[in-house]
Amino acid sequence: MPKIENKTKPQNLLNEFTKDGYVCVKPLYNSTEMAEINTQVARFIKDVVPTMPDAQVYFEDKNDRSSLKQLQKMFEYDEYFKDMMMNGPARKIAEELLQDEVVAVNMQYFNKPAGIGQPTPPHQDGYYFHLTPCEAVTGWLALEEVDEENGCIHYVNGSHNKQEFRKHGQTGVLGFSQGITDFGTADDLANEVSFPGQAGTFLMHHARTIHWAGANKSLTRSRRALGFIYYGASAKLDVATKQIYQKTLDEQLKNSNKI
Ligand SMILES: O=C(O)CCC(=O)C(=O)O
Repeated sequence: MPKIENKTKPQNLLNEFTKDGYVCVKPLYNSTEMAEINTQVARFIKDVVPTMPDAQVYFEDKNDRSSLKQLQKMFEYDEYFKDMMMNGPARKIAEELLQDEVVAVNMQYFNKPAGIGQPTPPHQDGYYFHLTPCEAVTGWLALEEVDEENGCIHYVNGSHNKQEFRKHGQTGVLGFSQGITDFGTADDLANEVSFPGQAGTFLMHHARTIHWAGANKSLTRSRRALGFIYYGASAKLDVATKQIYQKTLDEQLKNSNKI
């Protein structure tokens, strides 16, 4: 059984991040603010998603538009989300945790639709960031209540401390194509922490922190969240490797008829 994280306020964000590889702020946005954010997400899905390229809009079932699963780069398409990404509290926390200026890289929507939402395989984001040094963070904001039933986030506490990435391989899961192939060691299981919480619960993890989420087992509830990826400004991106990685991935997804 994973330990459940239920602290409401971290004592010191940077100390906790350095020690654990993640922070949890409960809540980052209050219920009035979350209602507005959810209204804006619904507007974005209705008005903006139809204008986005296929490679940035993933569905659990491509033929069922109600099965929207993931969006990429939301902040590049919309002023509201651009402001949230560039000037909101997630960016300030990223700067504090990385002790650096940050570069805003991606803002994602993650949904696990009721009944069909797939698990998020255990992975380390830095494996596909291609950064040296690997100094980057991912923020994650629950748009609704999350728990074990609909697929809340799990971390392996302290996993950011090992400099080497774990071995990753193809998962076949759209949106999370790479997963750790030997996940489930005694160390993984002993240090597992899960993060159920209300809408507004915010997590931020280091790019080496191992994380995953279960499938959505509920037949009635979705599991919606926003992701915020920031690179440390001093980390160097291997642009050529990253472009080859992205191109190969997009081609694989097109060829397997997933996007
Ligand atoms: O929402 C999820 O299930 C996973 C999100 C994730 O892996 C990430 O933000 O890096």
